[in-house]
Amino acid sequence: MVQNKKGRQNIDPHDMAEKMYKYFDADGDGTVSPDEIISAFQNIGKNWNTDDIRSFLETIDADGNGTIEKDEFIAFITKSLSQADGGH
Ligand SMILES: [Ca+2]
Ligand SMILES: [Ca+2]
Repeated sequence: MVQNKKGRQNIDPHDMAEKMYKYFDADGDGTVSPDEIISAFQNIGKNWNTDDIRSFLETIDADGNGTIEKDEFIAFITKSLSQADGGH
């Protein structure tokens, strides 16, 4: 099926999630560690404490291994965006 998105600049959630993930994954090893999350948030000027960041991590970390893999992150972002866009 081909979807025609003419006339509208739609942000592709998947594309956006990939870009965000690259930003978070500072050393590019394909996982985002708690340290990387903390420095990413500090870089954008968000002063979250470590407890906030830990619960953020736990929300995204679907398999509970303590790091965020790309598919976990993309699933989280696309899900949040589709929920935000939920009301018809
Ligand atoms: Ca990394
Ligand atoms: Ca994980």
